[in-house]
Amino acid sequence: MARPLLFLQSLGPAETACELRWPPDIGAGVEMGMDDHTFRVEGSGSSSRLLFAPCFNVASYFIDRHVPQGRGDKVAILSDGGGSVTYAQLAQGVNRCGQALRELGLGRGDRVLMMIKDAPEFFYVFWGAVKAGIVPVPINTILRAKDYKFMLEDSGCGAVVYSPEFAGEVETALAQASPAPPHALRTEGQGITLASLMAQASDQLDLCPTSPTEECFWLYSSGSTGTPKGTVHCHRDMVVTSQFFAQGLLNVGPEDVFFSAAKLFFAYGLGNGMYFPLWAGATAVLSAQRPTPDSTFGVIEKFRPSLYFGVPTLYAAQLAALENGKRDLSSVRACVSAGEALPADILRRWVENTGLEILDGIGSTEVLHIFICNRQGQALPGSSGRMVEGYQARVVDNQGQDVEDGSAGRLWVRGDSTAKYYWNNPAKTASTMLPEGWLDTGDTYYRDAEGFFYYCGRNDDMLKVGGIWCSPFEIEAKVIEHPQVLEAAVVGQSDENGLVKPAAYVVLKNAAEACDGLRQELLRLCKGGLAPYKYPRWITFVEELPKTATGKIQRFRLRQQPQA
Ligand code: 3UK
Repeated sequence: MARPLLFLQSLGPAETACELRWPPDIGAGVEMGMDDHTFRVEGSGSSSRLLFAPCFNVASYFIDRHVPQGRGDKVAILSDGGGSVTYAQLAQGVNRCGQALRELGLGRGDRVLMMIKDAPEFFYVFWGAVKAGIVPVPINTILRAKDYKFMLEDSGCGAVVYSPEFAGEVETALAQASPAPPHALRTEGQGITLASLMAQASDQLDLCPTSPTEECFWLYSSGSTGTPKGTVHCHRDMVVTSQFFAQGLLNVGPEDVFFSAAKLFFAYGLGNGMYFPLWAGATAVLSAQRPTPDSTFGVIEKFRPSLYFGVPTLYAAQLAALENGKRDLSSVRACVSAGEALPADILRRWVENTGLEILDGIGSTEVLHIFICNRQGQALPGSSGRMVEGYQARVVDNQGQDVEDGSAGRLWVRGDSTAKYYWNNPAKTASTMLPEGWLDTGDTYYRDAEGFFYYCGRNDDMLKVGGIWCSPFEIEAKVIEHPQVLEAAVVGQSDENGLVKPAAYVVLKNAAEACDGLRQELLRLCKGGLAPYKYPRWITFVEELPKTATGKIQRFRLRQQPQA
């Protein structure tokens, strides 16, 4: 029998006036009378939603349920460093780690920063904290000391746990941070480490009685400009993305083996490589190596995953490698791409070379995972696909009015996994997290009559050329069609009249082939295949493109380059 719904208005100790609007009333509901730590799906299609018990700690579903369900001996994690972890061992490691953090003095709502490589201890710290009501903050492991110093100070964390591999930058930051966090621990090595504390800690841990909209974990968003923003997610959010994207769209099951080239510290990798497999009672393959074509193909051949998650730059590099020699991808049933738009040509060539589609989907740190995506058997080159169940989107003009299908506008999205607020940043919270639950993605998109969405660029990357909007991405996609091109980035630069025109920066598969003849060929390709005003007025061959740590092209850096 349906019970009356109550929506959580404001729960959790950290909520302040600016956060009270969030979560909005369309947020995932709470149903009184449900057993603690349970949830259920109600409705179907775009109106389906999840209802949660008022007392809900997400570690119950993702960690604690597996042993009672008879999955104790099943392998949860396979590491390329060797070794495997069963579901029973995982639950024990989580308990010991949560206890160790509690014994350090951390309590409900306190943050623990994690600079941890893709390995089982990432799971222990993340879930040990969540289960204890402590808030884990996975951090990009290839940042520099000055970035870490900012995050240490901004988060006001109670502890930092890091892999010895990253000690150089992390310890430099710790020495400079003011105030320094009370505790800093290496995961392993000499002296007191996470491993030594875990060895002494109890393997029993109570589940902290959190609520579904209480702070669960943060991720620092990897903006290509400005300082990173602590994006606060709550306990229900991983359930929502797992239900609607992993289950609903990828149809994940216990027999799946997941491998994500995108690392766990990235919202994309966190789902792909950690909580989707735990959702399905499946197996996660972890690699601590830098993702190169060779290392990723090596992992795929050795561990035979059924699901592979990459990013466009890596797919492009993998294709270049595949064109020089076959690799075995026979275990893979689906490939997913996100992080930036997948050029149509990469998808076509991947299908040609492997017989597999790549499902391109757009996600964000704020939404937590993918909310618009292509479906298996229907991947449309050049499109991000259609709405994922459980999410809604609008394409609007600068006044917030819906634009017609086929016209570009700002993409707004709504769904129950969106972040509650940005830590310490009410202005950015207010400009991104809008009334009625809408979230401004910062992207320009258009939607066609069939409901497919097409990426046009970040709002601030769009160019006006001769007064007409021009998507840098469309020009890049054209340049990439040339067989000698590996990657390209297009930005607006001023011509001799001070008018903005597209400039292309091109990375060749073989840098030695750069010459004027090739420049002319690329120009012909663009003039032939694009609206006349869109061809790049300058083509510069470069060794590599400036990128963020998560692989997004930093167009603002290219814009700063003087044009000859
Ligand atoms: C861009 C895309 C076109 C877009 C992410 C999957 O990338 C993720 O999160 P971030 O916060 O960046 C979000 C922004 O990246 N973007 C992502 N995917 C696509 N643009 N096509 C795509 N397929 O600008 C978006 O606003 O780093 C991706 C899952 C979780 C994620 N956090």
